[in-house]
Amino acid sequence: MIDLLVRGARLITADGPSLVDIHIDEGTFRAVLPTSDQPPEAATVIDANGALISAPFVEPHVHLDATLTAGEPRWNESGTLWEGIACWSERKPMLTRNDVRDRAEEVLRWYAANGTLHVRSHVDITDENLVALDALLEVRERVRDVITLQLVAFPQEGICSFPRGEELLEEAARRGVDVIGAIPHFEDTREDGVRSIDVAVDVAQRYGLRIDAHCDEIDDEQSRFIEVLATRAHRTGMRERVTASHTTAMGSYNAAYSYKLRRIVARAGINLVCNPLVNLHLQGRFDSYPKRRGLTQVKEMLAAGVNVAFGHDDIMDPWYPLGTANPVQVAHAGAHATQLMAPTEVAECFRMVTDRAAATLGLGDGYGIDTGRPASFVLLPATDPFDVIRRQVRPSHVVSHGALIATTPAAPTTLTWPGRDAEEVDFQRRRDVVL
Ligand code: 17E
Ligand code: FE2
Repeated sequence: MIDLLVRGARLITADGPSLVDIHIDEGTFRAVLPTSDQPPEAATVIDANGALISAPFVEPHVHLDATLTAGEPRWNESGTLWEGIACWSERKPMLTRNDVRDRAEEVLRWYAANGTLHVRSHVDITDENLVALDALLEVRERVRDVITLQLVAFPQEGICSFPRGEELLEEAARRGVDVIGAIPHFEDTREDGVRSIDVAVDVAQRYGLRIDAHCDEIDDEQSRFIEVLATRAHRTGMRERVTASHTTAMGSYNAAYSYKLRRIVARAGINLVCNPLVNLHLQGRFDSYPKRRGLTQVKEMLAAGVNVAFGHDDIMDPWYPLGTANPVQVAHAGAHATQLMAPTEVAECFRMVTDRAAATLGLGDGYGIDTGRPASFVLLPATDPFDVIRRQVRPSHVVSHGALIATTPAAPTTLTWPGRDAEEVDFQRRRDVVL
């Protein structure tokens, strides 16, 4: 007898969709087989009823230390990155371990309910006491059986421009972060920006860690730290262990430089993370009309063979007052913001919050629906990824390491309409979109 059987799920592979039964035992996928009339005995059976089965959503970029602090001690009225940093700097002295832990765990529960079981969170380490870091290290252990949480040592106020910034970064590495961050566009000078990347690379290499830098999050076409980061990734061989996040200045680069940059980024094998919800709101704030979008060149970078993922960045904090920790919402916004609207492109947006984000985190064999891998997945009452994005479908079932941790029933609306009896509204697609 196995622990868990999922009957009749719709699995989409390179060969197309098929109905499968999934056998799970001891938290691991044991078999993925064409659906059968004689399935094995199982302690628990989930009837998927044709729902789409997918590996869980992956959040490649969020700031859990700041989450749920919007309006504390004041609201970001201008909507700029800079006022957000100032508000956060005023909130930081009030941080306590319990405060950070409770807010971060609350939002992780939202993520889990939405089917997100892998999260990379930045944590500000420009704080003499490293209060938020210690709180999130504790959270990482507490949630370990349900969500894998990667922590990035994020020097919000600079490595070179903040007092003892370098030492604090190293101390964070010593305390056990997974990833080293940077913020070169925030450093006082271009030289400091370049040096901050070198410091980050040095610490990452000495501690055997990955890198995820906030890079060029500014509408300044002269902010070009991505070329430095990518070149370091290439020359050190760190390659896909390096990620450049935000990269919003790319929205302002001229065509000639963009062409050159695509080559450098693709050659380096680094990942990019675009945060469409937040950077649509933060960027362009110093423009009159025409007003720039300020986003990563997602379509062009994908075409160049670069791995790009979509992140949420913020949930109710000084930089962004909205958010429900739902990657499908992020993918939906990302499709619009980066003009990825052809049917295959919308499906690509789904990949940018699932397997492309998983690649960014380096999850490897720890992710995906295949025998021998951890039995973590979602069931989505939808026909395919396009359908998930269009209707912003939430998972009916979320399973982590073989344990059912969340269920969401359908919530139909009954409509009375001229000439028709009261009936449930059906938002199902009217026309097949061939994917
Ligand atoms: N800090 C930063 O530098 N940029 C951001 N987008 C957020 C925090 C959310
Ligand atoms: Fe960020």
